[in-house]
Amino acid sequence: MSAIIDLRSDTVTRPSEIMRAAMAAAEVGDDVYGEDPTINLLEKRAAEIFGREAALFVPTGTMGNQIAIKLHTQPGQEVIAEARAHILDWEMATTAVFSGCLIRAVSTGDGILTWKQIEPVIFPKGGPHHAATGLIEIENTHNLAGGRCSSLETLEEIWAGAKERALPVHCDGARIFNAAAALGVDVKELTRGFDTVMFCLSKGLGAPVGSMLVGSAERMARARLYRKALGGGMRQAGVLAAAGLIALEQGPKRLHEDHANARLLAEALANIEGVAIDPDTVETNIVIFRLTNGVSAPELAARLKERGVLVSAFGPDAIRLVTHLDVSRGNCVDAADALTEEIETAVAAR
Ligand code: TLP
Repeated sequence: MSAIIDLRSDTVTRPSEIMRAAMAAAEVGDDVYGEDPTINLLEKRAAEIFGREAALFVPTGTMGNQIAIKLHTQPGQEVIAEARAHILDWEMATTAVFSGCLIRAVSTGDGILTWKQIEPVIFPKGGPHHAATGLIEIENTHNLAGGRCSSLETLEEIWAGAKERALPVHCDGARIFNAAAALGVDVKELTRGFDTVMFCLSKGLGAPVGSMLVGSAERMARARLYRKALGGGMRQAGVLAAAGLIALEQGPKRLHEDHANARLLAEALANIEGVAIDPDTVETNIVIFRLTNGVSAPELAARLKERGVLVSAFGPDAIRLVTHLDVSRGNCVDAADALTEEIETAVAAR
């Protein structure tokens, strides 16, 4: 392991020796013909774990989300999502480009959309003034809200309301296994009312590349065509799926360690003057804190980098830290010490 403590994202994990060995030995075929046995096995396992008919291996979470939006909507419709959703802030306006839809952003304090907030912004089909709602999208865990989880009760209300209004619901479950671990609910149960679910193998689960979309056989057959249209037909990608299978089977088991490490960081940060964070809101592996004494987040990130601690500056005064399998508890203690020293020095210098 390098001396760098990389807390920028859980996307930065490197494949383990076991994954590399499995990748080297993977049986492969041309997946555009449906002939890659390792991808076929990964799709079968993902479908089983989520209790669905079918699954599709996609190169990225972004592609999985955008294929799902295309599956559920018609051009000229709206997609309801939380105001800081990944599909809105980080997916290059692809919902507009590929599906021809607008996102109806709903602001929430804590990132958790409820049916009460969704219902008033649903516009029916055939109305004279408004674009009709085509889809509701829920991000669980919610990245920019600091890894907060939507509870099963909150989701059940949304599923019931959406069903009554005949609206599909998609889950951006990039980190759904983190939500399941934090809530103590099986992923199958936590996602059972969604029409489609995207989840990432390449985040906390530890695969180098890849995400999955799960849903009905009919939808996944159409999704396969959209994946091809977007340039995601990856041919002998069984080498990637081999790592994905290990991530899927083994990755979920250790996520509670990442959550405990995130909590450790949050508790250390809460003791620093000039930092705004409530450790009780840190439910999973993401810690977002604000600098309240005029210390610049990009400058702090640059100083930490010189000490071998990598963090993400989000805007002028916010920093994100993400724990994952390549940062140990000891690394997090060291990172907390570096953060404390650097913030205290910066505050004293003002
Ligand atoms: N998130 C990345 C960045 O894009 C911000 C990160 O470092 O957290 N949904 C959610 C909730 C995500 O957090 C991400 C990636 C995606 C979708 C997209 O996944 P990829 O990066 O595989 O396209």
